[in-house]
Amino acid sequence: MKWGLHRFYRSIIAANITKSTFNITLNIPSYPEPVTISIPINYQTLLQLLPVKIIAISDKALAGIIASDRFWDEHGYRSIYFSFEVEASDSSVAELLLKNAVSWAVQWQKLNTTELLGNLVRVPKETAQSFRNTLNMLPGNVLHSSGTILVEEGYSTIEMYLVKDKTYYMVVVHPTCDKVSVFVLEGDAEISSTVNITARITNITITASSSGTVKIGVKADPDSSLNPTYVAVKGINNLPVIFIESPANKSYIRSTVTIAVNATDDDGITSMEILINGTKVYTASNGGNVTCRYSWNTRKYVDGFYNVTIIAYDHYTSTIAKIIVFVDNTPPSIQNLSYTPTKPTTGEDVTVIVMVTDAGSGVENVLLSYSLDDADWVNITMNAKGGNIYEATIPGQPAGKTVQFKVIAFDVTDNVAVSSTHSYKVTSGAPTFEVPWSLTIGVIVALIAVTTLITVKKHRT
Ligand SMILES: [Ca+2]
Ligand SMILES: [Ca+2]
Repeated sequence: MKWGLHRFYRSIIAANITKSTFNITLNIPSYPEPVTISIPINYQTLLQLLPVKIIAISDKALAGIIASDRFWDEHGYRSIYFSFEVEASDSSVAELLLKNAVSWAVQWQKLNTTELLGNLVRVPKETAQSFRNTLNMLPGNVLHSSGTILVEEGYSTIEMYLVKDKTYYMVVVHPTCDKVSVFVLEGDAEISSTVNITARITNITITASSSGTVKIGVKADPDSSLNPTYVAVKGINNLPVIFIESPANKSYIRSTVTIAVNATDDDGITSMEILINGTKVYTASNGGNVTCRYSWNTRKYVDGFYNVTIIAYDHYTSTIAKIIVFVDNTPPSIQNLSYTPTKPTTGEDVTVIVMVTDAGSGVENVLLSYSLDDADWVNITMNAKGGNIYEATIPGQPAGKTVQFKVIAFDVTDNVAVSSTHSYKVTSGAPTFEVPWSLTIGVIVALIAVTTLITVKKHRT
Protein backbone atom coordinates (compact mmCIF):
# COMPACT_ATOMS: atom_id res chain seq x y z
CA MET A 1 0.00 0.00 0.00
CA LYS A 2 3.02 2.24 -0.64
CA TRP A 3 1.02 4.42 -3.01
CA GLY A 4 -1.14 5.37 -0.06
CA LEU A 5 -4.67 5.90 1.08
CA HIS A 6 -4.73 9.31 -0.50
CA ARG A 7 -4.63 7.86 -4.01
CA PHE A 8 -7.25 5.32 -3.09
CA TYR A 9 -9.44 8.15 -1.87
CA ARG A 10 -8.92 10.02 -5.14
CA SER A 11 -9.94 6.90 -7.05
CA ILE A 12 -13.15 6.69 -5.06
CA ILE A 13 -14.15 10.31 -5.61
CA ALA A 14 -13.39 9.87 -9.31
CA ALA A 15 -15.63 6.81 -9.54
CA ASN A 16 -18.29 6.46 -12.20
CA ILE A 17 -21.65 5.25 -10.98
CA THR A 18 -24.12 3.62 -13.34
CA LYS A 19 -27.42 2.39 -11.96
CA SER A 20 -26.31 0.14 -9.12
CA THR A 21 -22.62 -0.26 -9.94
CA PHE A 22 -19.73 1.71 -8.50
CA ASN A 23 -16.79 1.59 -10.96
CA ILE A 24 -13.45 2.56 -9.43
CA THR A 25 -10.24 2.83 -11.41
CA LEU A 26 -7.03 2.46 -9.41
CA ASN A 27 -3.66 3.60 -10.75
CA ILE A 28 -1.16 1.48 -8.86
CA PRO A 29 2.39 2.85 -9.40
CA SER A 30 4.18 -0.47 -9.85
CA TYR A 31 1.43 -1.94 -11.99
CA PRO A 32 1.47 -1.28 -15.75
CA GLU A 33 -2.30 -0.90 -16.28
CA PRO A 34 -5.03 0.84 -14.34
CA VAL A 35 -7.16 -1.62 -12.35
CA THR A 36 -10.91 -1.19 -12.54
CA ILE A 37 -13.09 -2.52 -9.76
CA SER A 38 -16.88 -2.73 -10.13
CA ILE A 39 -18.79 -2.87 -6.87
CA PRO A 40 -22.53 -3.51 -6.80
CA ILE A 41 -24.27 -0.88 -4.66
CA ASN A 42 -27.02 -1.71 -2.25
CA TYR A 43 -28.50 1.78 -2.10
CA GLN A 44 -30.98 0.82 0.59
CA THR A 45 -28.07 0.14 2.93
CA LEU A 46 -25.43 2.56 1.69
CA LEU A 47 -27.54 5.71 1.59
CA GLN A 48 -28.76 4.93 5.09
CA LEU A 49 -25.18 4.86 6.36
CA LEU A 50 -24.57 8.36 5.12
CA PRO A 51 -23.96 11.02 6.08
CA VAL A 52 -20.93 10.82 8.29
CA LYS A 53 -19.11 14.02 9.15
CA ILE A 54 -15.38 14.61 9.02
CA ILE A 55 -14.65 16.51 12.23
CA ALA A 56 -10.92 16.94 11.69
CA ILE A 57 -8.34 15.86 9.13
CA SER A 58 -4.54 16.15 9.06
CA ASP A 59 -2.68 18.09 6.38
CA LYS A 60 -1.93 15.07 4.21
CA ALA A 61 -5.27 13.48 4.99
CA LEU A 62 -3.56 10.56 6.67
CA ALA A 63 -5.33 10.97 10.02
CA GLY A 64 -8.77 12.22 10.92
CA ILE A 65 -11.78 12.10 13.19
CA ILE A 66 -15.15 11.04 11.82
CA ALA A 67 -18.48 11.36 13.61
CA SER A 68 -21.83 9.82 12.88
CA ASP A 69 -25.20 10.70 14.42
CA ARG A 70 -28.07 8.33 13.65
CA PHE A 71 -30.61 10.74 15.15
CA TRP A 72 -33.59 9.71 12.97
CA ASP A 73 -33.71 6.07 14.12
CA GLU A 74 -35.32 5.16 17.45
CA HIS A 75 -32.51 2.62 17.87
CA GLY A 76 -29.96 5.23 16.83
CA TYR A 77 -26.65 6.27 18.37
CA ARG A 78 -23.76 8.65 18.07
CA SER A 79 -20.28 7.37 17.29
CA ILE A 80 -16.85 8.87 16.84
CA TYR A 81 -13.96 7.25 15.05
CA PHE A 82 -10.37 8.30 15.58
CA SER A 83 -8.09 7.05 12.81
CA PHE A 84 -5.15 7.25 15.23
CA GLU A 85 -4.57 5.94 18.75
CA VAL A 86 -5.72 8.97 20.65
CA GLU A 87 -5.53 7.19 24.02
CA ALA A 88 -1.82 6.51 23.49
CA SER A 89 -1.02 10.20 23.81
CA ASP A 90 -0.33 11.66 27.25
CA SER A 91 -1.26 15.14 26.04
CA SER A 92 -4.14 16.92 27.81
CA VAL A 93 -5.60 17.67 24.36
CA ALA A 94 -5.96 13.94 23.71
CA GLU A 95 -7.74 13.48 27.03
CA LEU A 96 -10.06 16.40 26.26
CA LEU A 97 -10.84 14.93 22.84
CA LEU A 98 -11.82 11.62 24.39
CA LYS A 99 -13.92 13.26 27.12
CA ASN A 100 -15.73 15.48 24.66
CA ALA A 101 -16.32 12.52 22.34
CA VAL A 102 -17.88 10.46 25.13
CA SER A 103 -19.91 13.44 26.35
CA TRP A 104 -21.27 14.11 22.83
CA ALA A 105 -22.07 10.45 22.19
CA VAL A 106 -24.07 9.98 25.41
CA GLN A 107 -26.22 12.99 24.59
CA TRP A 108 -27.79 11.17 21.66
CA GLN A 109 -31.49 11.74 21.21
CA LYS A 110 -33.94 10.95 18.46
CA LEU A 111 -34.87 13.96 16.31
CA ASN A 112 -37.87 13.87 14.03
CA THR A 113 -36.47 16.40 11.60
CA THR A 114 -35.77 14.30 8.52
CA GLU A 115 -37.56 12.09 6.05
CA LEU A 116 -36.55 9.51 3.50
CA LEU A 117 -36.98 10.60 -0.10
CA GLY A 118 -38.07 7.66 -2.20
CA ASN A 119 -37.44 5.50 0.89
CA LEU A 120 -33.74 5.96 0.13
CA VAL A 121 -32.16 9.33 0.80
CA ARG A 122 -32.44 11.04 4.18
CA VAL A 123 -33.00 14.79 3.93
CA PRO A 124 -34.28 17.50 6.30
CA LYS A 125 -38.07 17.75 6.28
CA GLU A 126 -38.04 21.24 4.74
CA THR A 127 -35.82 20.00 1.89
CA ALA A 128 -38.26 17.15 1.22
CA GLN A 129 -41.15 19.62 1.15
CA SER A 130 -39.31 21.97 -1.24
CA PHE A 131 -38.53 19.00 -3.48
CA ARG A 132 -42.21 18.04 -3.65
CA ASN A 133 -43.26 21.63 -4.31
CA THR A 134 -40.70 21.93 -7.11
CA LEU A 135 -41.84 18.67 -8.72
CA ASN A 136 -45.51 19.62 -8.46
CA MET A 137 -44.97 22.89 -10.30
CA LEU A 138 -43.25 21.23 -13.25
CA PRO A 139 -45.38 19.95 -16.13
CA GLY A 140 -45.82 16.28 -17.00
CA ASN A 141 -45.31 13.04 -15.12
CA VAL A 142 -42.44 11.70 -13.08
CA LEU A 143 -40.61 9.50 -15.59
CA HIS A 144 -37.67 8.45 -13.49
CA SER A 145 -36.61 8.63 -9.86
CA SER A 146 -33.63 7.11 -8.14
CA GLY A 147 -31.26 7.47 -5.26
CA THR A 148 -27.58 7.64 -6.10
CA ILE A 149 -24.23 8.87 -4.85
CA LEU A 150 -22.50 11.89 -6.31
CA VAL A 151 -18.75 12.06 -6.31
CA GLU A 152 -16.65 15.14 -6.99
CA GLU A 153 -14.42 13.95 -9.85
CA GLY A 154 -16.32 11.09 -11.40
CA TYR A 155 -20.04 11.12 -12.10
CA SER A 156 -23.27 9.24 -11.68
CA THR A 157 -25.05 8.30 -14.90
CA ILE A 158 -28.77 8.72 -15.39
CA GLU A 159 -30.01 7.00 -18.57
CA MET A 160 -33.30 8.04 -20.18
CA TYR A 161 -35.18 7.80 -23.46
CA LEU A 162 -35.96 11.32 -24.66
CA VAL A 163 -38.37 12.28 -27.41
CA LYS A 164 -37.40 14.86 -30.05
CA ASP A 165 -38.26 18.47 -29.16
CA LYS A 166 -39.72 17.55 -25.79
CA THR A 167 -38.51 19.21 -22.60
CA TYR A 168 -37.53 17.27 -19.49
CA TYR A 169 -36.81 18.51 -15.98
CA MET A 170 -34.29 16.80 -13.75
CA VAL A 171 -34.67 17.76 -10.10
CA VAL A 172 -31.64 16.81 -8.02
CA VAL A 173 -31.74 16.84 -4.21
CA HIS A 174 -28.21 17.03 -2.79
CA PRO A 175 -28.43 17.35 1.00
CA THR A 176 -24.68 17.22 1.66
CA CYS A 177 -23.17 19.30 -1.15
CA ASP A 178 -23.82 22.85 -2.23
CA LYS A 179 -23.76 22.46 -5.97
CA VAL A 180 -24.14 19.83 -8.64
CA SER A 181 -23.10 19.95 -12.27
CA VAL A 182 -24.81 18.09 -15.07
CA PHE A 183 -23.62 17.25 -18.58
CA VAL A 184 -24.68 15.10 -21.53
CA LEU A 185 -22.45 12.02 -21.74
CA GLU A 186 -24.13 10.37 -24.72
CA GLY A 187 -27.09 11.16 -26.96
CA ASP A 188 -28.63 14.02 -28.85
CA ALA A 189 -29.73 16.40 -26.11
CA GLU A 190 -28.62 19.56 -24.42
CA ILE A 191 -28.81 21.09 -20.97
CA SER A 192 -30.71 24.31 -21.50
CA SER A 193 -30.70 25.59 -17.93
CA THR A 194 -29.52 24.79 -14.41
CA VAL A 195 -31.37 26.58 -11.61
CA ASN A 196 -30.74 26.32 -7.88
CA ILE A 197 -34.21 26.09 -6.33
CA THR A 198 -32.78 26.07 -2.80
CA ALA A 199 -29.28 25.48 -1.44
CA ARG A 200 -29.92 21.72 -1.67
CA ILE A 201 -32.16 21.37 -4.73
CA THR A 202 -31.23 21.98 -8.38
CA ASN A 203 -33.55 21.90 -11.38
CA ILE A 204 -31.94 21.08 -14.71
CA THR A 205 -33.83 21.52 -17.99
CA ILE A 206 -32.97 19.12 -20.81
CA THR A 207 -34.20 19.21 -24.40
CA ALA A 208 -33.74 16.49 -26.97
CA SER A 209 -32.79 17.22 -30.58
CA SER A 210 -33.77 13.73 -31.69
CA SER A 211 -35.54 10.79 -30.09
CA GLY A 212 -33.31 8.26 -28.43
CA THR A 213 -31.45 7.17 -25.35
CA VAL A 214 -29.48 9.87 -23.56
CA LYS A 215 -26.96 9.44 -20.78
CA ILE A 216 -26.70 12.34 -18.37
CA GLY A 217 -23.75 12.64 -15.99
CA VAL A 218 -24.22 14.27 -12.59
CA LYS A 219 -21.36 15.21 -10.30
CA ALA A 220 -20.96 16.99 -6.98
CA ASP A 221 -19.43 20.33 -6.27
CA PRO A 222 -15.67 20.06 -5.75
CA ASP A 223 -14.66 19.43 -2.13
CA SER A 224 -17.64 17.14 -1.59
CA SER A 225 -16.46 13.56 -1.57
CA LEU A 226 -19.42 11.16 -1.42
CA ASN A 227 -22.94 12.57 -1.44
CA PRO A 228 -26.25 10.78 -1.14
CA THR A 229 -28.52 12.24 -3.81
CA TYR A 230 -32.05 11.84 -5.01
CA VAL A 231 -32.93 12.47 -8.66
CA ALA A 232 -36.37 12.78 -10.24
CA VAL A 233 -37.06 13.46 -13.93
CA LYS A 234 -40.33 14.94 -15.09
CA GLY A 235 -41.69 15.42 -18.60
CA ILE A 236 -44.87 15.05 -20.59
CA ASN A 237 -45.48 11.44 -21.55
CA ASN A 238 -48.77 10.06 -22.79
CA LEU A 239 -49.72 6.59 -21.67
CA PRO A 240 -49.88 3.85 -24.33
CA VAL A 241 -53.37 3.38 -25.76
CA ILE A 242 -54.60 -0.20 -26.19
CA PHE A 243 -57.38 -1.33 -28.50
CA ILE A 244 -58.44 -4.96 -28.30
CA GLU A 245 -59.88 -5.87 -31.69
CA SER A 246 -60.85 -9.40 -30.70
CA PRO A 247 -62.27 -11.26 -28.90
CA ALA A 248 -65.07 -9.04 -27.60
CA ASN A 249 -65.28 -8.43 -23.88
CA LYS A 250 -67.70 -10.78 -22.08
CA SER A 251 -67.98 -12.99 -25.16
CA TYR A 252 -68.20 -16.78 -25.36
CA ILE A 253 -65.38 -18.41 -27.28
CA ARG A 254 -64.39 -21.88 -28.39
CA SER A 255 -61.66 -23.70 -30.29
CA THR A 256 -58.84 -21.41 -31.49
CA VAL A 257 -59.44 -17.67 -31.29
CA THR A 258 -57.18 -14.80 -32.28
CA ILE A 259 -56.39 -12.23 -29.64
CA ALA A 260 -55.77 -9.19 -31.83
CA VAL A 261 -54.45 -6.06 -30.11
CA ASN A 262 -53.40 -2.69 -31.39
CA ALA A 263 -51.37 -0.27 -29.23
CA THR A 264 -50.10 3.22 -29.96
CA ASP A 265 -47.96 5.68 -28.05
CA ASP A 266 -46.34 9.10 -28.46
CA ASP A 267 -42.82 7.85 -27.74
CA GLY A 268 -43.35 4.39 -29.18
CA ILE A 269 -44.44 1.02 -27.83
CA THR A 270 -41.38 -0.85 -26.59
CA SER A 271 -43.10 -4.16 -25.89
CA MET A 272 -46.46 -5.76 -25.37
CA GLU A 273 -47.58 -8.77 -23.37
CA ILE A 274 -50.66 -10.98 -23.28
CA LEU A 275 -51.56 -12.79 -20.06
CA ILE A 276 -54.31 -15.38 -19.56
CA ASN A 277 -55.41 -15.60 -15.95
CA GLY A 278 -52.13 -13.96 -14.99
CA THR A 279 -49.87 -16.29 -16.99
CA LYS A 280 -47.86 -14.67 -19.76
CA VAL A 281 -48.57 -16.40 -23.07
CA TYR A 282 -47.15 -13.88 -25.54
CA THR A 283 -44.52 -11.15 -25.64
CA ALA A 284 -44.14 -8.86 -28.64
CA SER A 285 -40.61 -9.49 -29.80
CA ASN A 286 -39.72 -6.14 -31.30
CA GLY A 287 -40.32 -2.63 -30.05
CA GLY A 288 -42.53 -0.44 -32.19
CA ASN A 289 -44.62 -3.38 -33.39
CA VAL A 290 -47.97 -2.02 -32.34
CA THR A 291 -50.20 -4.82 -33.59
CA CYS A 292 -49.99 -8.28 -32.18
CA ARG A 293 -52.01 -11.37 -32.96
CA TYR A 294 -51.95 -14.39 -30.75
CA SER A 295 -53.71 -17.64 -31.65
CA TRP A 296 -55.21 -18.95 -28.44
CA ASN A 297 -56.05 -22.64 -28.52
CA THR A 298 -58.76 -22.68 -25.87
CA ARG A 299 -59.05 -26.47 -26.10
CA LYS A 300 -55.99 -26.61 -23.87
CA TYR A 301 -57.99 -24.88 -21.14
CA VAL A 302 -60.97 -26.14 -19.17
CA ASP A 303 -64.32 -24.46 -19.81
CA GLY A 304 -64.97 -21.35 -17.75
CA PHE A 305 -64.24 -17.64 -17.31
CA TYR A 306 -60.80 -16.29 -18.24
CA ASN A 307 -59.20 -12.88 -17.69
CA VAL A 308 -57.22 -11.75 -20.71
CA THR A 309 -54.78 -8.96 -19.80
CA ILE A 310 -52.80 -6.86 -22.26
CA ILE A 311 -49.85 -4.78 -21.07
CA ALA A 312 -48.29 -2.25 -23.44
CA TYR A 313 -45.05 -0.55 -22.43
CA ASP A 314 -43.59 2.72 -23.63
CA HIS A 315 -40.15 3.92 -22.50
CA TYR A 316 -41.34 4.99 -19.07
CA THR A 317 -44.55 3.35 -18.11
CA SER A 318 -47.23 0.92 -19.16
CA THR A 319 -50.95 0.61 -19.76
CA ILE A 320 -53.03 -2.39 -18.80
CA ALA A 321 -56.25 -3.43 -20.56
CA LYS A 322 -58.41 -6.35 -19.51
CA ILE A 323 -61.28 -8.33 -20.92
CA ILE A 324 -63.13 -11.34 -19.59
CA VAL A 325 -64.22 -14.20 -21.84
CA PHE A 326 -65.97 -17.52 -21.34
CA VAL A 327 -64.43 -20.62 -22.90
CA ASP A 328 -66.98 -23.29 -23.91
CA ASN A 329 -65.71 -26.27 -25.88
CA THR A 330 -68.35 -28.72 -24.64
CA PRO A 331 -71.36 -29.54 -26.86
CA PRO A 332 -74.90 -29.52 -25.43
CA SER A 333 -76.37 -32.67 -23.90
CA ILE A 334 -79.38 -34.34 -25.65
CA GLN A 335 -81.55 -36.54 -23.42
CA ASN A 336 -85.00 -38.20 -23.12
CA LEU A 337 -85.78 -38.21 -26.84
CA SER A 338 -89.31 -39.58 -27.45
CA TYR A 339 -91.90 -39.43 -30.22
CA THR A 340 -95.58 -40.12 -30.47
CA PRO A 341 -97.35 -42.01 -31.93
CA THR A 342 -94.64 -44.62 -32.21
CA LYS A 343 -96.62 -46.45 -34.98
CA PRO A 344 -98.16 -43.71 -37.08
CA THR A 345 -100.64 -44.46 -39.83
CA THR A 346 -101.28 -42.74 -43.10
CA GLY A 347 -101.20 -38.96 -42.79
CA GLU A 348 -100.60 -38.97 -39.08
CA ASP A 349 -98.23 -36.31 -37.68
CA VAL A 350 -95.47 -37.45 -35.33
CA THR A 351 -94.46 -35.23 -32.41
CA VAL A 352 -90.84 -35.43 -31.26
CA ILE A 353 -89.95 -34.22 -27.75
CA VAL A 354 -86.42 -33.93 -26.37
CA MET A 355 -84.53 -32.37 -23.44
CA VAL A 356 -81.42 -30.31 -24.36
CA THR A 357 -79.12 -28.65 -21.81
CA ASP A 358 -75.73 -26.86 -21.93
CA ALA A 359 -73.74 -26.14 -18.78
CA GLY A 360 -71.50 -23.57 -20.52
CA SER A 361 -72.65 -20.86 -22.89
CA GLY A 362 -76.24 -22.18 -23.12
CA VAL A 363 -78.40 -23.73 -25.85
CA GLU A 364 -78.59 -21.58 -28.96
CA ASN A 365 -80.61 -23.68 -31.39
CA VAL A 366 -82.16 -27.19 -31.61
CA LEU A 367 -83.01 -28.77 -34.99
CA LEU A 368 -85.07 -31.81 -35.86
CA SER A 369 -83.62 -33.39 -38.96
CA TYR A 370 -85.60 -36.06 -40.85
CA SER A 371 -85.38 -37.98 -44.07
CA LEU A 372 -88.07 -39.87 -46.05
CA ASP A 373 -86.97 -43.15 -47.62
CA ASP A 374 -83.29 -42.12 -47.48
CA ALA A 375 -83.90 -38.90 -49.41
CA ASP A 376 -82.22 -35.62 -48.44
CA TRP A 377 -82.44 -34.63 -44.82
CA VAL A 378 -84.85 -31.79 -43.96
CA ASN A 379 -84.16 -29.58 -40.93
CA ILE A 380 -86.85 -27.87 -38.90
CA THR A 381 -86.30 -25.75 -35.79
CA MET A 382 -87.64 -27.30 -32.62
CA ASN A 383 -89.74 -25.04 -30.39
CA ALA A 384 -88.59 -24.34 -26.86
CA LYS A 385 -91.39 -25.37 -24.51
CA GLY A 386 -89.62 -24.25 -21.31
CA GLY A 387 -87.72 -26.37 -18.82
CA ASN A 388 -85.12 -27.34 -21.46
CA ILE A 389 -87.82 -29.22 -23.45
CA TYR A 390 -87.95 -28.84 -27.25
CA GLU A 391 -90.68 -30.06 -29.53
CA ALA A 392 -91.25 -30.40 -33.28
CA THR A 393 -93.62 -32.24 -35.60
CA ILE A 394 -92.82 -34.49 -38.56
CA PRO A 395 -95.72 -34.08 -41.03
CA GLY A 396 -97.94 -37.12 -41.70
CA GLN A 397 -96.75 -39.36 -44.53
CA PRO A 398 -98.37 -41.94 -46.81
CA ALA A 399 -98.37 -45.56 -45.75
CA GLY A 400 -95.18 -47.40 -46.55
CA LYS A 401 -92.83 -44.45 -46.06
CA THR A 402 -89.88 -44.96 -43.77
CA VAL A 403 -89.01 -41.89 -41.76
CA GLN A 404 -85.58 -41.47 -40.15
CA PHE A 405 -84.95 -38.61 -37.72
CA LYS A 406 -82.39 -37.20 -35.30
CA VAL A 407 -81.93 -34.08 -33.13
CA ILE A 408 -79.05 -31.61 -33.68
CA ALA A 409 -78.29 -29.09 -30.90
CA PHE A 410 -75.98 -26.04 -30.95
CA ASP A 411 -74.71 -24.02 -28.00
CA VAL A 412 -73.93 -20.29 -28.11
CA THR A 413 -70.31 -20.92 -29.15
CA ASP A 414 -71.45 -23.30 -31.95
CA ASN A 415 -70.42 -26.56 -30.33
CA VAL A 416 -72.74 -29.16 -31.87
CA ALA A 417 -74.29 -32.36 -30.52
CA VAL A 418 -76.19 -34.92 -32.64
CA SER A 419 -78.51 -37.58 -31.22
CA SER A 420 -78.66 -41.16 -32.46
CA THR A 421 -80.94 -41.75 -35.48
CA HIS A 422 -84.48 -43.12 -34.90
CA SER A 423 -86.91 -44.41 -37.51
CA TYR A 424 -90.49 -45.57 -38.03
CA LYS A 425 -92.54 -46.92 -40.93
CA VAL A 426 -95.96 -45.45 -41.70
CA THR A 427 -98.71 -48.08 -41.88
CA SER A 428 -102.14 -48.03 -43.57
CA GLY A 429 -103.96 -48.98 -40.32
CA ALA A 430 -106.38 -51.43 -42.23
CA PRO A 431 -105.67 -54.83 -40.60
CA THR A 432 -106.94 -53.97 -37.15
CA PHE A 433 -110.25 -52.12 -37.13
CA GLU A 434 -111.28 -50.74 -33.82
CA VAL A 435 -114.72 -49.27 -33.13
CA PRO A 436 -114.43 -45.88 -31.61
CA TRP A 437 -115.98 -45.65 -28.10
CA SER A 438 -118.50 -42.96 -29.15
CA LEU A 439 -119.79 -45.24 -31.91
CA THR A 440 -120.21 -48.12 -29.41
CA ILE A 441 -122.34 -45.89 -27.10
CA GLY A 442 -124.51 -44.89 -30.09
CA VAL A 443 -125.13 -48.55 -31.01
CA ILE A 444 -126.12 -49.40 -27.40
CA VAL A 445 -128.47 -46.42 -27.21
CA ALA A 446 -130.06 -47.47 -30.52
CA LEU A 447 -130.48 -51.08 -29.33
CA ILE A 448 -132.15 -49.90 -26.08
CA ALA A 449 -134.46 -47.66 -28.12
CA VAL A 450 -135.41 -50.50 -30.49
CA THR A 451 -135.99 -52.93 -27.55
CA THR A 452 -138.16 -50.35 -25.76
CA LEU A 453 -140.21 -49.74 -28.95
CA ILE A 454 -140.83 -53.48 -29.40
CA THR A 455 -141.87 -53.83 -25.71
CA VAL A 456 -144.34 -50.93 -26.05
CA LYS A 457 -145.85 -52.40 -29.22
CA LYS A 458 -146.33 -55.81 -27.44
CA HIS A 459 -148.27 -54.15 -24.60
CA ARG A 460 -150.70 -52.40 -27.04
CA THR A 461 -151.44 -55.57 -28.95
CA1 LIG B 1 -45.72 7.48 -24.06
CA1 LIG C 1 -71.36 -25.80 -24.26
